[in-house]
Order: sequence, then C-alpha cells, then structure tokens
Amino acid sequence: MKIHRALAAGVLLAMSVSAQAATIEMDVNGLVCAFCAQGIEKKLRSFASTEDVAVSLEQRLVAVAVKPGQDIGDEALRTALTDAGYTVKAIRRADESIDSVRARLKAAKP
Ligand SMILES: [Cu+2]
Repeated sequence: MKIHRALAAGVLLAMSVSAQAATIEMDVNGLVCAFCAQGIEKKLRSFASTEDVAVSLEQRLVAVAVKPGQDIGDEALRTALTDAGYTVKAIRRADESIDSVRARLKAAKP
C-alpha cells in the first residue's frame, strides 16, 4: 500500500511543476554501517539535481536536498538504491530544508 501511494505521489509530482519539494526523504532497509552510508551518499550525490545528502543509520533514513526547481524521480532514486543492494520502503517529499531534517535526526538520537 505504501509503495502504491509513493508511486502515485511520484506521478503527481512529475505532472505538476509547482509541487516540487526541497527535500526527498527515503526509508531504506539494509543500511547497517558507515560504509553503507558513505556509498549511498556518494551515489546520490552523483545526480545532477542533488544539492546535499544526509544519511541516518539509526533511523535508516536517507534525505536528499534537490537544487531549486529540480527534482529526482522516484524511479531513479529507487533504482540507484536497489542496484546498490538496499530496499527503499518509502519515499516522501517535503518542503523542508535538509538542515532541518539533520536537526530532527540529531534530536531523535538516543
Ligand atoms: Cu555497510
């Protein structure tokens, strides 16, 4: 169900220029160590639209900030992480800065 919702959201975003988000958040399974985090970060930074990347091992969360007015499609994100051996459980887009996401991740650390 979650996957269907994410796909639907992706289709809507692709059709609507005004619905672009500043940050894309993904719940990713298979993230276990700092090397995973580094590899994912490197891979996501290779997208031309990527401005910044934050990875939380504890929360299995990957956040990508996109450049103003740009976006990275759900399929491209999913493929990049799946090819690297991870499973993307959900993709969300929010009009939130990546600094704010980082602050939230930091605050949630035990
Ligand atoms: Cu690892």
